[in-house]
Amino acid sequence: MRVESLTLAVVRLPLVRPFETSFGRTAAREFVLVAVSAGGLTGWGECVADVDPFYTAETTATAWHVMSQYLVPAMLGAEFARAAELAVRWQRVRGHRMAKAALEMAAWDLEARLAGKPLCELLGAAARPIASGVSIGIHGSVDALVDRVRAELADGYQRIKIKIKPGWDLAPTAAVREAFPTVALMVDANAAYTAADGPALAALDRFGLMMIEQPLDYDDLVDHARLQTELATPICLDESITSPKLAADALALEACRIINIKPGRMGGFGPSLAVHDLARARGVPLWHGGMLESGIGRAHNLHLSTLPGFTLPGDVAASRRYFVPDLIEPPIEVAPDGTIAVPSGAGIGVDPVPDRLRAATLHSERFHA
Ligand code: OSB
Ligand code: MG
Repeated sequence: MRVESLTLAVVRLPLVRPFETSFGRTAAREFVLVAVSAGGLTGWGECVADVDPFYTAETTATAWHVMSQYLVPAMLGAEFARAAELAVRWQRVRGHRMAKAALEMAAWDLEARLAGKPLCELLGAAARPIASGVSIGIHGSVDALVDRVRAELADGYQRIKIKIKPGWDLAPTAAVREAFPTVALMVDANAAYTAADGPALAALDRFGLMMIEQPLDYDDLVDHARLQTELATPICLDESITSPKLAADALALEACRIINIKPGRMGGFGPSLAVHDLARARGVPLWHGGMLESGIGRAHNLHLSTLPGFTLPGDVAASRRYFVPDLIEPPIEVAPDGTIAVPSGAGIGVDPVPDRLRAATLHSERFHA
């Protein structure tokens, strides 16, 4: 494959509902969309970095900078057989995994399209219905939260995740558990607690949660390991797992019992497959996270979710929870049994609707080999 041209675009899509976490409130996604072309075909990638450096250090602006100045020049015009080889070309660039992921995943889509295969097959799996859960933001009141959970369950979703932070943890979790005694329930703190909060987090043990996601900071593997010894609830790491090496370290330290894979956070599908294989070999359950992606990133996530290590419902939900209309048509939908079909066709199986993409684009730049 030889990438002949490449377009970067900053795309802005308003969310159907604002989404609030321990680190802030988002009313719109503003992200870099990548199109890579070769042999008359185009592969798509979506960068998960946000405008603000609150979930992780990367932002839409840093991703644009690192892609346009370093990553794109190293891939344009170069001959490579597999998208997975790009990581080697980018080795000099430290970090910036979200920027790398968007380009790497676009190249995987292109590689699959050139081979005339669905992306999941190139990743080593076959299409299967994906068990879907939802991530529900911090609400203004416990009653409003319970109403939202009820609506999501009515749509069929198999697992509920609620966002927590100090001051919004015990009451919302107790209320959701009381209203829905048997629902598969988990909480996500997005790194809002400290090592001293063990007792507050242990108070959640009585709700029979599937897991507590990322209670402590992204670089606190040792404190997570200590905290896990104080909790019955399994810890799942999200922000902390930015590479296969960190996944191996986290498991060696027993800092978590479950891993959330987001290819956009880990530098793409290459590192994601490595973490998948490592976790699977050790019997560590995996699930696929989400970053409020448009239908493009969502389709990538569905394809990766077909791998056998993804044994728990993911945060890959229907388009209409996020964007109406989505960038793609038809939108991604959830079936009454809470599963989502992987788009069929070559590559990710979906393309942006040209008029919608044009209307949502704030600026773009085209690069040629
Ligand atoms: O921590 O999983 C997270 C959204 C943005 C940033 C981080 C996270 C999330 C979500 C939403 O939880 C997942 C989704 O519905 O896409
Ligand atoms: Mg999370």
